[in-house]
Amino acid sequence: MTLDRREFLRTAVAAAAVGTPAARALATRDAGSWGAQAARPRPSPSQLAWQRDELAMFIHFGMNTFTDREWGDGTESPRLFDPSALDARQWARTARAAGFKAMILTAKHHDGFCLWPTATTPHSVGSSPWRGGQGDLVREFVDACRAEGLKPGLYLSPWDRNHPAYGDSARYLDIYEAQLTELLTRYGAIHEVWFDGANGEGPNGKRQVYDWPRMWGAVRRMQPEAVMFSDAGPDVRWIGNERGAAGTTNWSTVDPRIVTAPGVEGAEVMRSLQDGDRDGTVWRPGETDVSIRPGWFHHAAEDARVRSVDDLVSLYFSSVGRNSKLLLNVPPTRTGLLHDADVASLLGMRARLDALFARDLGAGGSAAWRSTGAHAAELVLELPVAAEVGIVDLREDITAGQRVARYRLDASDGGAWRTIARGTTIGARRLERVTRRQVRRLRLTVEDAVERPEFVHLSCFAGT
Ligand code: FUL
Repeated sequence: MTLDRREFLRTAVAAAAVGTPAARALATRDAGSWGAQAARPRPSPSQLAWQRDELAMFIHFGMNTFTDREWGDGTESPRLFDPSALDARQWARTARAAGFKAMILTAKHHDGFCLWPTATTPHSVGSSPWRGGQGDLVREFVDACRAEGLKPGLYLSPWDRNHPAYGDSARYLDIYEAQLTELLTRYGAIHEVWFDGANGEGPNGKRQVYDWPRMWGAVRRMQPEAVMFSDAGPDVRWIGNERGAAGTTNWSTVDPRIVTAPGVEGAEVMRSLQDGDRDGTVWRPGETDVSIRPGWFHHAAEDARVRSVDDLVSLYFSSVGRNSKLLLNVPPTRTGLLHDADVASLLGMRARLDALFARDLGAGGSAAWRSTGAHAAELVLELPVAAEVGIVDLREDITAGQRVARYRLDASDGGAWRTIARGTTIGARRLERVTRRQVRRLRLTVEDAVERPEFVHLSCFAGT
C-alpha cells in the first residue's frame, strides 16, 4: 500500500495515540525519517525550528484577568471583559526586545470565553463591550506577532466550563473541532497549537471523552507546519512541572506508550515527561512552561512578586540549558498591557544573557575530536589564551538525533586535568555553570552514547 505524505501523517497521528508497535514506527512523522531506514528518531523541520527559537512568551489573558481568578467557572458575564487600552503590539515589542521568537495566546481558557468572534458560542468578545463588540483579539494578536517578526501560537482549552455541549462527548467534539477550524483557517500560519491537560466536569456535570487522533489530525490537515503541544505531543511534550525545570537528564525521544493522552497521570508518566526516554521511538522534545508571577493570569496583588532578573536567567539555564524550550508566561493587566515590573525583568534578563554569552573564550582556539569507542568520544579544546571560565555551553547537532548519554568535563590550567562537571544528556544545548577557574584546556569525555557520538560543539564563557 502506498500512502501519500498527507495520508502518512494522518495515519501516524492516529496510530501514535493508540501506541501499537506499528504506530510507534509511524509516529516519527518527520521529514527526516520519511522514507528512511528504521533509525533512531530525528526532529522534523518544524520541531527543529521550534527548538532553535529557545524562547516563547505565553500570554494568559481573558475573563480571569477581570475576575481576578485563575480558573473561571464559566458563569461570568461577557460584559466583564473590557480592557481599557489593549495593545497587542506592546506585548510583541516587549517580547521581541527581550529576545523571544514566538508568542502563544490563550484564545480560550477553561471558563470557555472566546477571544475571537466565534460561531460556536455567544460567550465571546462579540458579546463584550470591548471595541463595541466588534473586536477580535486573536486577529490583533497574530497581526502584532507578525509585525514584530514573532511566530504566533494559540492555546484552545479542551476543558470548557461554559459550553452547554461540554460532556456530551460527540456533540462537544464537533464544537471543539469547529473552534479549531476557525482559529486555524482565518488567521494565517499558526506555529504552535497548545492543548493543556486540565479536564474537569462541564456545566451539566458530565465528563467529556476526547478523541485526540481526530483533533490532532484536524490540526495537521489545516496547519501541517504547526507543532502541537500536549502531555502526549504529538510534536512537543510537557516537561512535567510548572516550576521551570527540565530534567537534568532530558531526552527528546519518548516511548509513546507511556504518555498516551493529555492529562494522564502516574509516576512513570511524570518521569517520562521530565526525562524523556533514552530508547524512545518518537521525537518529542520537552517544553518548559512557567509564569513570571505566581499565577498564570494577572493579579494586582502579585505586582510585587514578579520574578527577578536573576530568577529569569536561572530559568533559562534550567530549561534552554537542559535541552528544552522555555515558554515563559507574562500576563497582561486589565488595561491590556504588560505591567512595567514584568517588562523591566524581561529586558533585564535579555541584557544579562547578552552579556553572559557575548564572548566565547574558546573562539580561535583549536578543537580536536576523536572517537574512542563505539559509544565514546573525546574532545579537547585549547583556548587561544588562558582565561577564567564559569560557563560551558555544549551542543549536539540534533538534526542527526540525540546521542550522548553520559559525559564528563575536565579542565587544565597547564598542569593536571581536574573534573569540573559531570552530566548525562546534552541534546540541542546543555549549559553548565561551573566554579570559575583559570583554564587553558577543556576536555569533554563522552562516556556513553546511544550511537556513535557525533561532534559536540563546545564554547565557554566567563560567567558570573
Ligand atoms: C493548565 C491550566 O489549568 C492553567 O490554568 C494554565 O493555563 C496552564 C498553562 O495550563 O492546564
